[in-house]
Amino acid sequence: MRPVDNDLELDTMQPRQAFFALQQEWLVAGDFDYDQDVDQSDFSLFQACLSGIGATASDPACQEADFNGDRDVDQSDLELFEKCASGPGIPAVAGCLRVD
Ligand SMILES: [Ca+2]
Ligand SMILES: [Ca+2]
Repeated sequence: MRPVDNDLELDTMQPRQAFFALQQEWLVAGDFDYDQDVDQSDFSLFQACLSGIGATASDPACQEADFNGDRDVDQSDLELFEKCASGPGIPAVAGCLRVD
């Protein structure tokens, strides 16, 4: 997790930033049905949350689909979902959202 220097005397990290930083490092993203894989079933749930650029996901359950933390579920999140897709019955990789 890399806090961003915000040029204030006391550097702070907002809870939402911290959540997404932790998600990128440690969590399995995209496993919406919690069966350890990221497959077509998860995509169906993700697709239901797609809101488009700048649109806010109205369902609180869709906040998990906002992989990049910009408060919408759009093409950028879809690209991250595809990055984490593992296939049916294949365990997803923790930290698959990490940008190296
Ligand atoms: Ca799954
Ligand atoms: Ca997003």
